Amino acid sequence: MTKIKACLFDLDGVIVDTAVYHFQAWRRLANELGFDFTEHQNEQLKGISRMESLELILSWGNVSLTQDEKNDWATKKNAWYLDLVKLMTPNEVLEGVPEFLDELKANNIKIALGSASKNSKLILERINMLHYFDAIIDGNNITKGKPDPQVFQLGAEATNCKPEECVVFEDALAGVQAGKAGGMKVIGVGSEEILKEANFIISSFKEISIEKLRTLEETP
Ligand code: B16
Ligand code: MG
Repeated sequence: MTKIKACLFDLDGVIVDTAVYHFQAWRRLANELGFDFTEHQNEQLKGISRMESLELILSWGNVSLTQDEKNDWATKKNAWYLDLVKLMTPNEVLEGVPEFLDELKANNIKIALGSASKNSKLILERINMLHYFDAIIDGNNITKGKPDPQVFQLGAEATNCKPEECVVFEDALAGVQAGKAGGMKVIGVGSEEILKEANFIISSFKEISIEKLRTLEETP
């Protein structure tokens, strides 16, 4: 039996739904370049980096740009996105998250962030959640994106825990795969269909408790 000592949380789709703001800002970029894309296509952008997202969107619009132009558009998109982030409030934290993090703290379980975003600290500040985190690993610290396990491996190291002592919470398939590849237990947050590789799936944090988390200690 391995005791769980740390929980590693993805940000977008797990702590807060910033995907809606990414969608608005990316859509503005597409529209300025003369095309549009759907909310369904936006699903593919969840969990992947800013530049990977841009490449995918440009391919949908059949637009080719030089590297400098890509960098300029990515900078513009981020500025539009940050204008929306600055308006975020603590009311946007997803249901049940603060209560569960309080429970983890009360049980001396470490809390770390494992996000692809380069804006994670600002977002956590806006929603008043920064104080919960013992470590923040995000797009500023990593060289390889999910499904590579690097972001979660760094989270485990930062909390002084072995991978098997960590549980990852993820809403994207690439993130579930990253946690699994890192040798961690993974709880999927969202749909059964997309996240079936996870150890188990919750549809919201109202469905998780310290007792349920502890059941993972018995799983090989
Ligand atoms: P930024 P996560 C990811 O966050 C988002 O899901 C993804 O859509 C975004 O492209 C990525 O962060 C990078 O974000 O442009 O803010 O650096 O799910 O890994 O918390
Ligand atoms: Mg996510």
